[in-house]
Amino acid sequence: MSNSVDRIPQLVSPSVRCLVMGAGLSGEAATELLLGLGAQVTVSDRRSHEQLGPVVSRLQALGVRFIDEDSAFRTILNFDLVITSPGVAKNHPVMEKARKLSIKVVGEIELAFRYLDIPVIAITGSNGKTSVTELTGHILHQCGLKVFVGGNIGNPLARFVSDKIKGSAPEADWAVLEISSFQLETIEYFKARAAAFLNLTPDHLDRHETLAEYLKMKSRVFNRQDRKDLAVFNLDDEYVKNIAVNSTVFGFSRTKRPDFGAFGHDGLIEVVKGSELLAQAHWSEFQLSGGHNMENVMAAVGLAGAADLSAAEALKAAKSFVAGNHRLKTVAEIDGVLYVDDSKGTNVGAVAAAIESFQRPIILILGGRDKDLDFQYLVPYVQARVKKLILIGECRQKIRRSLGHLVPTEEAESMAETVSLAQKSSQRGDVVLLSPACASFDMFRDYKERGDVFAGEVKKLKG
Ligand code: UMA
Repeated sequence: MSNSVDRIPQLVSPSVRCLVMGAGLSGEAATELLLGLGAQVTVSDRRSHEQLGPVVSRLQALGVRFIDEDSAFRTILNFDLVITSPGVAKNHPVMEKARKLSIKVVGEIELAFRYLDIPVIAITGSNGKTSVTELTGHILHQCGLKVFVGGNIGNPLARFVSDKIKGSAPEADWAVLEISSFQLETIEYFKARAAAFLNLTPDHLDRHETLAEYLKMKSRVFNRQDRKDLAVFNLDDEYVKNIAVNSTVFGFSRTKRPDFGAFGHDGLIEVVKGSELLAQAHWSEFQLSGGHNMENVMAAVGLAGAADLSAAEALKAAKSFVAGNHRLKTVAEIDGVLYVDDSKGTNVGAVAAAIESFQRPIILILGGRDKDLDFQYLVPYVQARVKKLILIGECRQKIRRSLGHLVPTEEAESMAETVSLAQKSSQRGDVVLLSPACASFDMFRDYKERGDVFAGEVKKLKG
Protein backbone atom coordinates (compact mmCIF):
# COMPACT_ATOMS: atom_id res chain seq x y z
CA MET A 1 0.00 0.00 0.00
CA SER A 2 1.11 3.60 -0.40
CA ASN A 3 0.14 6.85 1.25
CA SER A 4 -1.97 7.40 -1.92
CA VAL A 5 -0.12 10.47 -3.19
CA ASP A 6 1.66 10.10 -6.54
CA ARG A 7 4.98 11.75 -7.31
CA ILE A 8 5.54 13.30 -3.93
CA PRO A 9 8.75 15.35 -3.87
CA GLN A 10 11.33 14.15 -1.38
CA LEU A 11 12.42 16.79 1.12
CA VAL A 12 15.70 15.37 2.32
CA SER A 13 18.74 14.53 0.25
CA PRO A 14 21.92 13.28 1.94
CA SER A 15 23.77 15.99 3.84
CA VAL A 16 20.94 18.53 3.52
CA ARG A 17 21.28 21.03 6.40
CA CYS A 18 18.13 21.03 8.55
CA LEU A 19 16.99 23.21 11.39
CA VAL A 20 14.40 21.58 13.67
CA MET A 21 12.48 24.13 15.75
CA GLY A 22 11.42 22.81 19.15
CA ALA A 23 12.92 19.91 21.11
CA GLY A 24 9.65 18.43 22.38
CA LEU A 25 8.03 15.16 21.28
CA SER A 26 7.66 16.20 17.63
CA GLY A 27 11.08 17.84 17.39
CA GLU A 28 12.94 14.85 18.80
CA ALA A 29 11.08 12.41 16.54
CA ALA A 30 11.60 14.64 13.46
CA THR A 31 15.30 14.92 14.28
CA GLU A 32 15.69 11.15 14.46
CA LEU A 33 13.83 10.73 11.17
CA LEU A 34 16.00 13.35 9.47
CA LEU A 35 19.17 11.68 10.76
CA GLY A 36 17.88 8.34 9.44
CA LEU A 37 17.44 10.02 6.03
CA GLY A 38 21.05 11.21 6.09
CA ALA A 39 20.49 14.89 6.94
CA GLN A 40 22.67 17.12 9.14
CA VAL A 41 20.48 18.37 11.97
CA THR A 42 20.61 21.40 14.25
CA VAL A 43 17.86 21.88 16.86
CA SER A 44 16.74 25.25 18.21
CA ASP A 45 14.63 25.77 21.30
CA ARG A 46 13.61 28.81 23.31
CA ARG A 47 14.19 26.86 26.51
CA SER A 48 17.62 26.43 28.12
CA HIS A 49 19.41 23.07 28.16
CA GLU A 50 18.58 22.81 31.84
CA GLN A 51 14.88 23.31 31.17
CA LEU A 52 14.93 20.86 28.26
CA GLY A 53 16.51 18.09 30.33
CA PRO A 54 17.66 14.70 29.00
CA VAL A 55 16.54 15.26 25.38
CA VAL A 56 19.65 17.44 24.93
CA SER A 57 22.13 14.68 25.76
CA ARG A 58 20.06 12.09 23.87
CA LEU A 59 20.25 14.11 20.66
CA GLN A 60 23.81 15.39 21.18
CA ALA A 61 24.91 11.75 21.41
CA LEU A 62 23.55 11.34 17.86
CA GLY A 63 25.67 14.26 16.63
CA VAL A 64 22.96 16.93 16.79
CA ARG A 65 23.92 20.55 17.54
CA PHE A 66 21.68 22.74 19.76
CA ILE A 67 21.31 26.50 19.26
CA ASP A 68 19.04 29.14 20.77
CA GLU A 69 16.38 30.95 18.74
CA ASP A 70 18.46 34.14 18.36
CA SER A 71 21.26 32.15 16.73
CA ALA A 72 18.72 30.35 14.56
CA PHE A 73 17.46 33.76 13.38
CA ARG A 74 20.95 35.11 12.72
CA THR A 75 22.31 32.02 10.97
CA ILE A 76 19.21 30.92 9.05
CA LEU A 77 21.10 31.08 5.74
CA ASN A 78 23.16 28.10 6.94
CA PHE A 79 20.09 25.87 6.52
CA ASP A 80 18.35 24.34 3.49
CA LEU A 81 15.22 23.13 5.30
CA VAL A 82 13.32 24.11 8.46
CA ILE A 83 11.09 21.57 10.24
CA THR A 84 8.80 23.05 12.88
CA SER A 85 7.01 21.64 15.92
CA PRO A 86 3.26 22.26 16.21
CA GLY A 87 3.72 24.53 19.23
CA VAL A 88 5.79 27.02 17.20
CA ALA A 89 3.51 29.74 15.81
CA LYS A 90 3.41 30.11 12.03
CA ASN A 91 4.47 33.77 12.24
CA HIS A 92 7.52 32.97 14.38
CA PRO A 93 10.35 35.35 13.30
CA VAL A 94 12.70 32.46 12.39
CA MET A 95 10.05 30.89 10.14
CA GLU A 96 9.15 34.23 8.58
CA LYS A 97 12.78 34.99 7.82
CA ALA A 98 13.33 31.49 6.37
CA ARG A 99 10.34 31.85 4.05
CA LYS A 100 11.50 35.30 2.91
CA LEU A 101 14.85 33.76 1.99
CA SER A 102 13.05 30.91 0.12
CA ILE A 103 14.16 28.28 2.62
CA LYS A 104 11.55 25.54 2.77
CA VAL A 105 9.54 25.39 6.03
CA VAL A 106 7.25 22.44 6.85
CA GLY A 107 5.98 20.78 10.01
CA GLU A 108 6.81 17.41 11.50
CA ILE A 109 3.59 15.84 10.11
CA GLU A 110 4.41 16.89 6.55
CA LEU A 111 7.98 15.62 6.84
CA ALA A 112 6.83 12.25 8.18
CA PHE A 113 3.99 11.94 5.64
CA ARG A 114 6.40 12.28 2.74
CA TYR A 115 8.20 9.13 3.89
CA LEU A 116 5.11 7.17 4.93
CA ASP A 117 4.13 4.20 2.76
CA ILE A 118 0.68 3.43 4.18
CA PRO A 119 -2.61 5.34 3.80
CA VAL A 120 -3.82 7.82 6.40
CA ILE A 121 -7.10 8.28 8.24
CA ALA A 122 -7.03 11.75 9.83
CA ILE A 123 -9.26 13.16 12.54
CA THR A 124 -9.60 16.80 13.54
CA GLY A 125 -12.14 18.93 15.40
CA SER A 126 -12.32 20.95 18.59
CA ASN A 127 -13.60 18.07 20.68
CA GLY A 128 -13.68 14.31 20.52
CA LYS A 129 -10.71 13.87 18.21
CA THR A 130 -8.71 11.74 20.63
CA SER A 131 -11.74 9.50 21.27
CA VAL A 132 -12.49 9.13 17.55
CA THR A 133 -8.83 8.42 16.78
CA GLU A 134 -8.67 5.71 19.44
CA LEU A 135 -12.06 4.34 18.47
CA THR A 136 -11.17 4.16 14.75
CA GLY A 137 -7.90 2.42 15.63
CA HIS A 138 -9.88 0.01 17.82
CA ILE A 139 -12.38 -0.79 15.03
CA LEU A 140 -9.64 -1.45 12.47
CA HIS A 141 -7.72 -3.57 14.95
CA GLN A 142 -10.81 -5.58 15.96
CA CYS A 143 -11.46 -6.24 12.27
CA GLY A 144 -8.00 -7.75 11.83
CA LEU A 145 -6.10 -4.81 10.34
CA LYS A 146 -2.73 -3.61 11.61
CA VAL A 147 -2.84 0.02 12.68
CA PHE A 148 -0.50 2.79 13.84
CA VAL A 149 -2.50 5.19 16.05
CA GLY A 150 -0.74 8.49 16.66
CA GLY A 151 -0.23 12.14 15.75
CA ASN A 152 -1.40 14.86 18.14
CA ILE A 153 -2.46 12.11 20.54
CA GLY A 154 1.14 12.17 21.90
CA ASN A 155 2.72 9.66 19.55
CA PRO A 156 4.35 11.57 16.67
CA LEU A 157 4.05 10.22 13.13
CA ALA A 158 7.76 10.99 12.62
CA ARG A 159 8.60 8.52 15.40
CA PHE A 160 6.72 5.75 13.57
CA VAL A 161 8.35 6.56 10.21
CA SER A 162 11.80 6.84 11.77
CA ASP A 163 11.35 3.46 13.50
CA LYS A 164 10.13 2.00 10.23
CA ILE A 165 13.28 3.13 8.44
CA LYS A 166 15.31 1.51 11.24
CA GLY A 167 13.18 -1.65 10.87
CA SER A 168 11.89 -1.48 14.45
CA ALA A 169 8.32 -0.24 13.88
CA PRO A 170 5.46 -2.71 14.24
CA GLU A 171 3.81 -3.58 10.94
CA ALA A 172 0.86 -1.37 9.99
CA ASP A 173 -1.63 -1.27 7.09
CA TRP A 174 -3.11 2.09 8.12
CA ALA A 175 -2.05 5.20 10.04
CA VAL A 176 -4.92 6.62 12.09
CA LEU A 177 -3.89 10.13 13.11
CA GLU A 178 -5.28 12.78 15.42
CA ILE A 179 -4.37 16.02 13.68
CA SER A 180 -4.46 19.45 15.34
CA SER A 181 -5.03 22.82 13.71
CA PHE A 182 -1.40 23.64 14.59
CA GLN A 183 -0.19 20.64 12.59
CA LEU A 184 -2.46 21.50 9.66
CA GLU A 185 -0.90 24.98 9.36
CA THR A 186 2.26 23.57 7.82
CA ILE A 187 1.06 20.73 5.56
CA GLU A 188 1.68 20.66 1.79
CA TYR A 189 1.30 17.19 0.29
CA PHE A 190 -0.34 15.60 3.35
CA LYS A 191 -3.42 13.76 2.17
CA ALA A 192 -5.86 11.58 4.06
CA ARG A 193 -7.66 8.66 2.40
CA ALA A 194 -10.42 9.46 4.90
CA ALA A 195 -10.63 12.58 7.05
CA ALA A 196 -13.11 13.64 9.71
CA PHE A 197 -13.86 17.16 10.91
CA LEU A 198 -15.93 16.53 14.03
CA ASN A 199 -17.01 19.97 15.24
CA LEU A 200 -15.83 23.51 15.78
CA THR A 201 -16.09 25.43 19.04
CA PRO A 202 -13.86 28.31 20.14
CA ASP A 203 -10.35 27.07 21.04
CA HIS A 204 -6.72 28.15 20.54
CA LEU A 205 -7.80 31.73 19.77
CA ASP A 206 -4.53 32.89 21.34
CA ARG A 207 -2.88 31.32 18.27
CA HIS A 208 -5.41 31.56 15.43
CA GLU A 209 -6.92 34.92 16.53
CA THR A 210 -10.33 34.43 14.86
CA LEU A 211 -12.76 31.52 14.66
CA ALA A 212 -12.73 31.92 10.86
CA GLU A 213 -8.96 31.37 10.75
CA TYR A 214 -9.28 28.36 13.11
CA LEU A 215 -11.99 26.90 10.81
CA LYS A 216 -9.79 27.53 7.76
CA MET A 217 -6.83 25.71 9.33
CA LYS A 218 -8.92 22.72 10.41
CA SER A 219 -10.59 22.46 6.98
CA ARG A 220 -7.13 21.80 5.52
CA VAL A 221 -7.55 18.21 6.75
CA PHE A 222 -9.48 17.67 3.46
CA ASN A 223 -6.68 19.15 1.29
CA ARG A 224 -5.80 17.17 -1.82
CA GLN A 225 -8.69 14.74 -1.40
CA ASP A 226 -10.63 13.61 -4.50
CA ARG A 227 -13.80 11.58 -5.20
CA LYS A 228 -12.09 8.34 -4.21
CA ASP A 229 -11.44 9.73 -0.71
CA LEU A 230 -13.86 10.11 2.14
CA ALA A 231 -14.78 13.27 4.05
CA VAL A 232 -16.61 12.58 7.32
CA PHE A 233 -18.61 15.57 8.52
CA ASN A 234 -20.78 16.54 11.42
CA LEU A 235 -23.97 17.71 9.66
CA ASP A 236 -25.27 19.25 12.91
CA ASP A 237 -22.30 21.62 13.30
CA GLU A 238 -23.11 25.04 11.90
CA TYR A 239 -19.53 25.63 10.72
CA VAL A 240 -18.50 22.16 9.57
CA LYS A 241 -21.61 21.35 7.50
CA ASN A 242 -20.86 24.13 5.01
CA ILE A 243 -17.29 23.18 4.14
CA ALA A 244 -16.86 22.47 0.42
CA VAL A 245 -14.85 19.33 -0.42
CA ASN A 246 -13.95 17.35 -3.55
CA SER A 247 -14.29 14.00 -1.80
CA THR A 248 -17.24 11.69 -1.09
CA VAL A 249 -19.11 12.93 1.99
CA PHE A 250 -20.19 10.57 4.77
CA GLY A 251 -22.32 12.77 7.01
CA PHE A 252 -23.36 12.08 10.58
CA SER A 253 -26.19 13.72 12.46
CA ARG A 254 -28.42 13.41 15.50
CA THR A 255 -31.16 15.54 13.94
CA LYS A 256 -31.66 14.41 10.34
CA ARG A 257 -31.11 11.41 8.12
CA PRO A 258 -28.13 12.03 5.79
CA ASP A 259 -28.01 10.96 2.11
CA PHE A 260 -24.98 8.83 2.90
CA GLY A 261 -23.89 8.50 6.49
CA ALA A 262 -25.00 7.77 10.03
CA PHE A 263 -28.13 8.93 11.83
CA GLY A 264 -28.25 8.72 15.64
CA HIS A 265 -31.77 8.99 17.04
CA ASP A 266 -34.08 7.40 19.61
CA GLY A 267 -31.37 5.17 21.06
CA LEU A 268 -30.34 3.85 17.63
CA ILE A 269 -27.50 4.39 15.21
CA GLU A 270 -28.48 3.78 11.60
CA VAL A 271 -26.01 3.80 8.71
CA VAL A 272 -27.80 4.68 5.50
CA LYS A 273 -27.20 5.23 1.80
CA GLY A 274 -30.13 6.84 0.03
CA SER A 275 -33.20 4.89 1.09
CA GLU A 276 -31.11 1.80 1.94
CA LEU A 277 -30.39 0.89 5.58
CA LEU A 278 -26.83 -0.49 5.57
CA ALA A 279 -26.62 -1.38 9.27
CA GLN A 280 -28.02 -0.41 12.66
CA ALA A 281 -27.17 -0.83 16.34
CA HIS A 282 -28.81 0.01 19.67
CA TRP A 283 -26.94 2.70 21.63
CA SER A 284 -27.46 0.75 24.86
CA GLU A 285 -25.10 -1.97 23.51
CA PHE A 286 -22.08 0.41 23.56
CA GLN A 287 -19.79 1.02 26.55
CA LEU A 288 -20.12 4.81 26.07
CA SER A 289 -22.61 7.42 27.12
CA GLY A 290 -23.63 10.92 26.06
CA GLY A 291 -24.71 12.39 22.74
CA HIS A 292 -21.16 13.48 21.94
CA ASN A 293 -19.99 9.86 22.19
CA MET A 294 -22.77 8.77 19.84
CA GLU A 295 -21.36 11.31 17.36
CA ASN A 296 -17.87 9.90 17.91
CA VAL A 297 -19.05 6.38 17.10
CA MET A 298 -20.85 7.55 13.95
CA ALA A 299 -17.70 9.37 12.76
CA ALA A 300 -15.44 6.38 13.43
CA VAL A 301 -17.81 4.01 11.60
CA GLY A 302 -17.71 6.38 8.61
CA LEU A 303 -13.90 6.52 8.65
CA ALA A 304 -13.61 2.74 8.90
CA GLY A 305 -15.38 2.54 5.52
CA ALA A 306 -12.15 3.77 3.91
CA ALA A 307 -10.51 0.51 4.98
CA ASP A 308 -13.30 -1.42 3.21
CA LEU A 309 -15.00 -2.41 6.44
CA SER A 310 -18.76 -2.68 6.21
CA ALA A 311 -20.90 -0.51 8.47
CA ALA A 312 -22.15 -3.65 10.24
CA GLU A 313 -18.58 -4.84 10.99
CA ALA A 314 -17.53 -1.39 12.19
CA LEU A 315 -20.56 -0.93 14.46
CA LYS A 316 -20.03 -4.37 15.97
CA ALA A 317 -16.34 -3.64 16.66
CA ALA A 318 -17.14 -0.24 18.20
CA LYS A 319 -19.34 -1.85 20.85
CA SER A 320 -16.31 -3.15 22.76
CA PHE A 321 -14.58 0.27 22.92
CA VAL A 322 -14.11 1.78 26.38
CA ALA A 323 -13.37 5.54 26.77
CA GLY A 324 -9.85 6.58 27.77
CA ASN A 325 -8.69 8.38 30.90
CA HIS A 326 -9.43 12.03 31.65
CA ARG A 327 -12.50 12.08 29.42
CA LEU A 328 -15.63 12.02 31.54
CA LYS A 329 -14.04 9.29 33.61
CA THR A 330 -15.81 8.48 36.86
CA VAL A 331 -13.12 8.52 39.57
CA ALA A 332 -15.31 7.53 42.54
CA GLU A 333 -18.78 7.72 44.00
CA ILE A 334 -18.58 8.84 47.63
CA ASP A 335 -21.69 9.32 49.78
CA GLY A 336 -23.83 9.40 46.64
CA VAL A 337 -21.69 12.10 44.99
CA LEU A 338 -20.10 11.24 41.64
CA TYR A 339 -16.56 12.59 41.09
CA VAL A 340 -15.74 12.86 37.37
CA ASP A 341 -12.38 13.62 35.74
CA ASP A 342 -12.78 15.44 32.42
CA SER A 343 -9.37 17.12 32.58
CA LYS A 344 -9.17 16.79 28.79
CA GLY A 345 -12.03 19.30 28.57
CA THR A 346 -9.69 22.18 27.72
CA ASN A 347 -12.08 24.42 25.79
CA VAL A 348 -15.59 25.73 26.23
CA GLY A 349 -17.16 23.34 23.71
CA ALA A 350 -15.80 20.30 25.55
CA VAL A 351 -17.14 21.63 28.85
CA ALA A 352 -20.57 22.26 27.32
CA ALA A 353 -20.66 18.62 26.09
CA ALA A 354 -19.55 17.40 29.52
CA ILE A 355 -22.27 19.40 31.31
CA GLU A 356 -24.90 18.15 28.87
CA SER A 357 -24.03 14.53 29.56
CA PHE A 358 -25.35 14.73 33.18
CA GLN A 359 -28.93 15.04 34.34
CA ARG A 360 -27.81 15.70 37.95
CA PRO A 361 -26.78 19.01 39.63
CA ILE A 362 -23.12 19.78 38.94
CA ILE A 363 -20.34 21.35 40.99
CA LEU A 364 -18.06 22.46 38.19
CA ILE A 365 -14.31 22.99 38.53
CA LEU A 366 -13.07 25.47 35.92
CA GLY A 367 -9.82 27.33 35.29
CA GLY A 368 -6.15 27.08 34.41
CA ARG A 369 -4.23 28.86 31.65
CA ASP A 370 -6.45 30.89 29.34
CA LYS A 371 -6.47 30.19 25.60
CA ASP A 372 -8.18 33.52 24.89
CA LEU A 373 -11.60 31.88 25.06
CA ASP A 374 -14.89 33.61 25.73
CA PHE A 375 -16.35 31.91 28.82
CA GLN A 376 -19.72 33.60 28.12
CA TYR A 377 -20.25 30.65 25.78
CA LEU A 378 -20.93 28.58 28.90
CA VAL A 379 -23.67 30.84 30.33
CA PRO A 380 -26.68 28.74 29.19
CA TYR A 381 -25.01 25.49 30.23
CA VAL A 382 -24.15 26.80 33.71
CA GLN A 383 -27.66 28.19 34.10
CA ALA A 384 -29.18 24.83 33.12
CA ARG A 385 -27.29 22.38 35.33
CA VAL A 386 -24.50 23.88 37.45
CA LYS A 387 -25.18 24.57 41.15
CA LYS A 388 -21.72 25.84 42.08
CA LEU A 389 -18.43 26.88 40.45
CA ILE A 390 -15.00 26.32 41.93
CA LEU A 391 -12.32 28.29 40.09
CA ILE A 392 -8.62 27.47 39.93
CA GLY A 393 -5.54 28.71 38.11
CA GLU A 394 -4.39 31.84 36.32
CA CYS A 395 -7.63 32.89 34.67
CA ARG A 396 -10.10 32.49 37.52
CA GLN A 397 -10.84 36.23 37.66
CA LYS A 398 -11.76 36.24 33.98
CA ILE A 399 -14.08 33.25 34.49
CA ARG A 400 -15.59 34.87 37.59
CA ARG A 401 -16.42 37.98 35.54
CA SER A 402 -18.17 35.86 32.87
CA LEU A 403 -19.98 33.29 35.03
CA GLY A 404 -19.57 34.13 38.73
CA HIS A 405 -22.86 36.09 38.90
CA LEU A 406 -24.88 33.03 37.80
CA VAL A 407 -24.27 30.63 40.71
CA PRO A 408 -22.35 30.58 44.02
CA THR A 409 -18.65 30.71 43.14
CA GLU A 410 -15.51 30.03 45.19
CA GLU A 411 -11.81 30.03 44.36
CA ALA A 412 -9.11 27.55 45.36
CA GLU A 413 -5.31 27.69 45.35
CA SER A 414 -4.62 23.97 44.97
CA MET A 415 -6.35 20.79 43.80
CA ALA A 416 -6.51 19.58 47.42
CA GLU A 417 -8.41 22.72 48.42
CA THR A 418 -10.62 22.40 45.31
CA VAL A 419 -11.69 18.86 46.11
CA SER A 420 -12.26 19.69 49.76
CA LEU A 421 -14.49 22.69 48.82
CA ALA A 422 -16.36 20.52 46.33
CA GLN A 423 -17.04 17.87 48.94
CA LYS A 424 -18.30 20.44 51.47
CA SER A 425 -20.67 21.93 48.86
CA SER A 426 -22.05 18.66 47.57
CA GLN A 427 -24.97 16.49 48.58
CA ARG A 428 -26.16 13.02 47.56
CA GLY A 429 -27.09 12.99 43.85
CA ASP A 430 -24.60 15.70 42.79
CA VAL A 431 -21.72 15.43 40.34
CA VAL A 432 -18.34 17.03 41.04
CA LEU A 433 -16.98 17.62 37.54
CA LEU A 434 -13.41 18.66 36.73
CA SER A 435 -13.80 20.02 33.19
CA PRO A 436 -11.61 23.13 33.25
CA ALA A 437 -12.05 24.81 29.79
CA CYS A 438 -8.41 25.85 30.05
CA ALA A 439 -4.90 24.51 29.47
CA SER A 440 -3.21 23.01 32.52
CA PHE A 441 0.32 24.39 32.19
CA ASP A 442 0.02 27.07 34.91
CA MET A 443 -0.31 24.43 37.67
CA PHE A 444 0.51 21.06 36.10
CA ARG A 445 2.79 19.40 33.54
CA ASP A 446 -0.21 18.57 31.34
CA TYR A 447 -3.91 17.68 31.45
CA LYS A 448 -3.05 14.10 32.43
CA GLU A 449 -1.21 15.20 35.56
CA ARG A 450 -4.09 17.58 36.42
CA GLY A 451 -6.57 14.69 36.15
CA ASP A 452 -4.34 12.34 38.13
CA VAL A 453 -3.90 14.88 40.94
CA PHE A 454 -7.68 15.40 41.04
CA ALA A 455 -8.27 11.63 41.19
CA GLY A 456 -5.63 11.30 43.94
CA GLU A 457 -7.33 13.96 46.07
CA VAL A 458 -10.74 12.31 45.57
CA LYS A 459 -9.32 8.96 46.61
CA LYS A 460 -8.02 10.56 49.83
CA LEU A 461 -11.65 11.53 50.64
CA LYS A 462 -12.62 7.92 50.16
CA GLY A 463 -9.82 6.79 52.47
N1 UMA B 1 9.26 25.93 21.40
C1 UMA B 1 10.20 26.79 20.89
N2 UMA B 1 9.75 27.95 20.31
C2 UMA B 1 8.43 28.27 20.23
C3 UMA B 1 7.49 27.37 20.75
C4 UMA B 1 7.93 26.19 21.34
O1 UMA B 1 11.40 26.54 20.95
O2 UMA B 1 8.10 29.34 19.70
C5 UMA B 1 9.72 24.69 22.03
C6 UMA B 1 9.35 24.54 23.48
O3 UMA B 1 10.26 25.20 24.32
C7 UMA B 1 9.40 23.03 23.67
C8 UMA B 1 9.02 22.50 22.30
O4 UMA B 1 9.08 23.60 21.38
O5 UMA B 1 10.67 22.56 24.02
C9 UMA B 1 7.61 21.96 22.37
O6 UMA B 1 7.08 21.75 21.11
P1 UMA B 1 5.51 21.61 20.96
O7 UMA B 1 4.82 22.67 21.75
O8 UMA B 1 5.18 21.53 19.52
O9 UMA B 1 5.19 20.24 21.72
P2 UMA B 1 5.59 18.74 21.42
O10 UMA B 1 6.16 18.18 22.67
O11 UMA B 1 6.35 18.57 20.18
O12 UMA B 1 4.11 18.13 21.28
C10 UMA B 1 3.39 18.32 20.06
C11 UMA B 1 1.95 18.69 20.39
N3 UMA B 1 1.93 19.94 21.16
C12 UMA B 1 1.30 21.02 20.73
O13 UMA B 1 0.68 21.04 19.71
C13 UMA B 1 1.36 22.23 21.60
C14 UMA B 1 1.31 17.57 21.20
O14 UMA B 1 -0.08 17.86 21.36
C15 UMA B 1 1.41 16.27 20.42
O15 UMA B 1 0.92 15.22 21.22
C16 UMA B 1 2.86 15.99 20.07
O16 UMA B 1 3.42 17.12 19.33
C17 UMA B 1 3.02 14.74 19.18
O17 UMA B 1 2.49 14.92 17.92
C18 UMA B 1 -0.48 18.31 22.68
C19 UMA B 1 -1.47 19.44 22.57
O18 UMA B 1 -1.74 20.09 23.57
C20 UMA B 1 -1.13 17.17 23.44
N4 UMA B 1 -2.01 19.72 21.37
C21 UMA B 1 -3.02 20.76 21.21
C22 UMA B 1 -4.42 20.23 21.49
O19 UMA B 1 -4.61 19.00 21.42
O20 UMA B 1 -5.30 21.05 21.75
C23 UMA B 1 -2.96 21.26 19.77
